[in-house]
Amino acid sequence: MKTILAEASRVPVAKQIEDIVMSTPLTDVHTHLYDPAFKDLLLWGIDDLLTYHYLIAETFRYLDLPYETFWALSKTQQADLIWNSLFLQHSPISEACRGVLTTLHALGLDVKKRDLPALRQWFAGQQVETYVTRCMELAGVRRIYMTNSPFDDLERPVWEKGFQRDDRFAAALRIDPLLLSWTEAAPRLARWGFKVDPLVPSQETFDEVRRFLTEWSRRINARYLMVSLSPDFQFPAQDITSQLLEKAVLPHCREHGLPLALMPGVKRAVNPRLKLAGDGVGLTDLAALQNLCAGFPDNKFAATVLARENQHELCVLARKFRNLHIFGCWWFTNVPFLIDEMTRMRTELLGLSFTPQHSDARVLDQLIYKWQHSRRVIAEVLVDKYSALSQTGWHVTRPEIERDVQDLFGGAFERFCQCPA
Ligand code: FIX
Ligand code: ZN
Repeated sequence: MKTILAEASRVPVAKQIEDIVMSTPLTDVHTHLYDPAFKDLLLWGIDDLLTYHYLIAETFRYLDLPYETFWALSKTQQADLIWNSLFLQHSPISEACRGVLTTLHALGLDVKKRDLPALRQWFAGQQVETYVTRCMELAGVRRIYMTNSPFDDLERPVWEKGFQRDDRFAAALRIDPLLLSWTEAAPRLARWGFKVDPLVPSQETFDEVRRFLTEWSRRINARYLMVSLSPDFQFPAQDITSQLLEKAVLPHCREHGLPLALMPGVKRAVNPRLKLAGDGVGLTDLAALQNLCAGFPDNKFAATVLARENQHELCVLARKFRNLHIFGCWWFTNVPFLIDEMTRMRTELLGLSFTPQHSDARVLDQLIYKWQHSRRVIAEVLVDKYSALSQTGWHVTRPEIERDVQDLFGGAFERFCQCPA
């Protein structure tokens, strides 16, 4: 009887909720995409879709080819190999493989023909300017946050020269090299005219790092700063990362009202022969994040954590600290099974005060599948949650559902970025 009632109350709202979740325009709060002014740095098209590092990692499960032989191939040859091993020799059921097909299908291409040359021909006919708009429309994405690093030798000169910004692309200042590889970053800062001492950093060094951060935050109009961290990240600690955080990065963020996004849990280069595909995951001691949130209440922190086993503790931390905003199902957690689990847990513990997903797209066209797949899972979770409410006699109106979904899809994040800590 209970089940029948639950089903009956579920039906009327379900369709409405699904429609809203599938169609609400959203802000993608973390990607590796670029404003089209960066030209070749903005990846798109079938060969970039196929050579995504997620698929490279999966291909090597089936190949006995030496790593060096694979890396010596051209991008087209690598794509051929991946297509052959992941799509033709086995069925493409992994999330990343399915994603390629979802994208092609949404673009109106016939995947059942399995015709890679024809797909290449179609993509060769696209113009990037209109194609960006097409992908964003199909994904329902209205704003894309980039990942912008002054330490990237291809990206930096574009910023230095200046260009007409596309206002659909917002900037986030990525500072991994500064915080995690100080001995290499400091001489570069020195070459760029900042008076830093790599060996014995004094107050002057920290002030100069702040000057560097201010210059770049202004140049790119950064909406937040960002760093990924290894699972053994500790704060406070007797190391340069801790000092730089406390004496340069956090004061800079406070001065300019910018959040610092932390992404702990990545073990870089677990298998270096896989290059970008060779990173792994580990459990983080979230005491570091707790110490940051508690010790710096005037700073705002955003966080996404890589290990599944850290997700519950992260939710509890967000309940304790309003200066912490959690976002996304990052990388290895960006699979429907875990998006479902994490989104349920987050809504149950945090209501609507979090951002359930970001795409982490590295290739423009991936926006289509990453968002289509995530929207479906988020819709299912919300149908359950609103249905449970309706069983109590509480009815949500359509404008209320729209408001809630807008918050989940970037509204709450943008407010967090703008509000004082
Ligand atoms: O550090 C990051 O921002 C990660 O998202 C990337 O480095 C990673 O390679 C990736 O693409 C994950 O989705
Ligand atoms: Zn990323």
